[in-house]
Amino acid sequence: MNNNSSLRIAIQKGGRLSEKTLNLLENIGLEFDNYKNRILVPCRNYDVELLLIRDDDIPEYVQDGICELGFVGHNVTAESKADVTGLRALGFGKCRLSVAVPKNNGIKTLKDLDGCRIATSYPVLTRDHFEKQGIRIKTIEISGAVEIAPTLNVADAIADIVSTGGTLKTNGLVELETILNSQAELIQTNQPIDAHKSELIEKLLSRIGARQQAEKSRYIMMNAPSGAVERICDIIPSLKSPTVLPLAENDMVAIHSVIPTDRFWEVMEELKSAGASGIVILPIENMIV
Ligand code: PRT
Ligand code: ZN
Repeated sequence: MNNNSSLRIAIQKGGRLSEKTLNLLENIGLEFDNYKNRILVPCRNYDVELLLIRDDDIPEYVQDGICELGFVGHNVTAESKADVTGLRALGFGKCRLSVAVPKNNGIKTLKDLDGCRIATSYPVLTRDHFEKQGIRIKTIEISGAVEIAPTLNVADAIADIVSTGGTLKTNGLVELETILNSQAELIQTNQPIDAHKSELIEKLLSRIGARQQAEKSRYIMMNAPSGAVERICDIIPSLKSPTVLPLAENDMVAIHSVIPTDRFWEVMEELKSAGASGIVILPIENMIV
């Protein structure tokens, strides 16, 4: 248990998720002193400290209440089978755990792997996946460079993390099936948490929510003839109640609103043909709804 009165958060020390996790914490207003070469890093302006460790250790530390929270890949949490609660998917570190086989070796479905050896760093998830389908396999546990195992005849196939698919391609492997989709997540201990720390967690979650909402949205500004306002509002449903400001130029208005980021490019041409001009799109720092 964490007997310290500060909330303790585990994050990956040095790896793919470290920078994005620290960026997220800084973007929600947390300031840290130099965290290079340190394991416990206090926060300057929030009652929290970071524990920088290997990602594989994070679920267990959170499960045991040594840290109340942890930022870690869902793949790592799932493999650990730790007793923790997933609070938020964070939208970065996206990848999948997939079964891959050497190209052109006649294996077309998972069933073709019955009796085969699968090299993986994820033996628990891999065994579960095959077992559920009644396929017998032998897992060969390897901690790194799993993709080379079939070439070395250490295994017949692999189950590994795939992001772009570049590593599989380079090693003459093709994906057969996804076992698990993953991204970075915030996990919480199921051990009792005192009122002070619970409050700190609530506040953090609300800040993360505001940040995620902001990332999904853009602030849009444009000029248009006043007669075009109705049509423009029809094009973007979220423009139902935009701010409309009169401009010095006759019968022209400025329209300000917030739109979902993914809709912008779709509607841009339509907005122009409806009479909008000078369209400006701005990122939003935080958005409290
Ligand atoms: O030292 P520590 O144990 O903390 O780190 P680690 O080496 O175990 O993990 P790290 O830093 O490599 O990855 C941390 C987390 O990032 C993983 O647990 C995933 O949740 C996530 N993530 C996202 C990835 C990838 N993308 C990824 N592409 N983790 C690993 N990879 C590797 C994969 O293992 C394979 O070797 O990248 C290769 C495949 O990438 P593509 O793009 O060629 O498909
Ligand atoms: Zn690791």
